[in-house]
Amino acid sequence: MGDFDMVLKFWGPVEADYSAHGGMVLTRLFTENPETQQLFPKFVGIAQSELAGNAAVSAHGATVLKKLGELLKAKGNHAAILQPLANSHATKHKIPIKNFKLIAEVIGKVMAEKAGLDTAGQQALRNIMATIIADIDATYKELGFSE
Ligand code: CUP
Repeated sequence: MGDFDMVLKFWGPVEADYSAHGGMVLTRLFTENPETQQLFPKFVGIAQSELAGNAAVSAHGATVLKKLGELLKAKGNHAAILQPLANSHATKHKIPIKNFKLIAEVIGKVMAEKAGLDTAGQQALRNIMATIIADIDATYKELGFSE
């Protein structure tokens, strides 16, 4: 089985509740890497204790996981999906590439705990995210946004 199917096998629980899982992903990202919370103006000032119950945090978490779902289902044929995303994250949101690595790690942990993503699935997700991040980075470099 290819990497995409090894992760998609565990996507059901995530897809069944994007907001809950997305909220967990961002809450954990912001708790473990507090500097990442400062990247998004709308999240600055939310206390750590309020993250888990915050509707805006869950809503953006749902957006992130929906986007990842689209990317997984595209099975590598993702240029048309990734290009606008890389563009907006470089020029509008100004999200340094390092943060994609951090969120990728957190998604792996949350999927292991909440969706049963097994060891092989975790490795498959790492491989996929490495490719996605390399593609985003290539666009970042074209745009001259390398930090
Ligand atoms: O869209 C969006 O919002 C993005 C999504 C994704 C993820 C991963 C990969 C690819 C894509 N985002 Cu938001 C991102 C990010 C965040 O939120 C945070 C941090 C980092 C990154």
